Amino acid sequence: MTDKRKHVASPLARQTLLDSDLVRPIAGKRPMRLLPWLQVVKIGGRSIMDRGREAIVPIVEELRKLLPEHRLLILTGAGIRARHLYSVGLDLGLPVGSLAPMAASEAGQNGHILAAMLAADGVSYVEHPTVADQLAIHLSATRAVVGSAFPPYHHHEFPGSRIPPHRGDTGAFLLADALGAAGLTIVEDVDGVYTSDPNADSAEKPELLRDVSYTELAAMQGTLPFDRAMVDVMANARHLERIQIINGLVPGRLTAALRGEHAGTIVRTGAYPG
Ligand code: GWN
Ligand code: ATP
Repeated sequence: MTDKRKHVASPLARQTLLDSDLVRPIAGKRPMRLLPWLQVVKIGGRSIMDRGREAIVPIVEELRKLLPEHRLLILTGAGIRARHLYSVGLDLGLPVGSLAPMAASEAGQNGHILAAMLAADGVSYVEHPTVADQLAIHLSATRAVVGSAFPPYHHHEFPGSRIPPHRGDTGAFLLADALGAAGLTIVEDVDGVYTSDPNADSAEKPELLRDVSYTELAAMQGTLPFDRAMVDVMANARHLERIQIINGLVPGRLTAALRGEHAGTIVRTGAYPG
């Protein structure tokens, strides 16, 4: 007889985790949705927050009006201060793992600004550890919280590039998918994803892509209005089948997107319906 005190019955106890055929029967199940009612909104650092009052006040007004309708995790990007930091840090030779938390702290500062603007409505900035472990209790107490969009990789940032590849958009996507959120809306200063940068000087007029898949974006050579790493992560999405990129400088677009309307560019991920 096996002594149960010493031998815990577990299908993965005796096999390598490196063989996906052996692991699949146990790990192949779809993960549960932790917060299926949550709407995640990423507010651009450069595109919205850096513009100051002119862009922040209208988006705050729109968010305030949305509070009775949705429960929100509002995440802010890093913006121009992080770009300046990259240029100084790179010139000095700082490694990517040092730059990542410095840039992340700028995303946090933008979050603190936004949360202060919504404080009277019961909205506070919550720290990364709170987002990780206590989002449910905070969103039971209030309709929305604000956090930093950056993932807290710090010195664990991937060393492939000199600029941290996982920035605010990737962080927001990872979080929304991991939580099984109802949606992710990325708020920018352009109407969506174009065939090329609409703000660049080019001979050909860029076309707005209303509905596009992550595979089409991966094949596009030029720039995108979000981190390229987000496109890579989309391939393995578990819950979020689509996200929407909208123009936050146009009043009403965020409201429409959160109501499920087509208000910008819909990007389809690799997650299968279910
Ligand atoms: O500082 O604005 O959280 O929520 O990636 O780490 O660099 O930290 O290194 O809970 O843990 O600057 O201090 O800072 O933005 O990230 O936070 O005010 O350990 O609430 O202390 O994972 O906020 O900060 O920058 O998000 O993105 O103290 Mo900030 Mo950010 Mo606050 Mo957070 Mo990082 Mo914490 Mo963290 Mo650090
Ligand atoms: P962060 O939050 O990291 O500070 P952000 O998300 O606010 O940044 P940007 O990273 O500047 O903003 O992305 C938005 C910009 O991307 C647009 O203003 C646009 O000029 C540019 N862009 C580049 N390529 C494209 C494209 N293919 N389609 C649309 N916009 C593009």
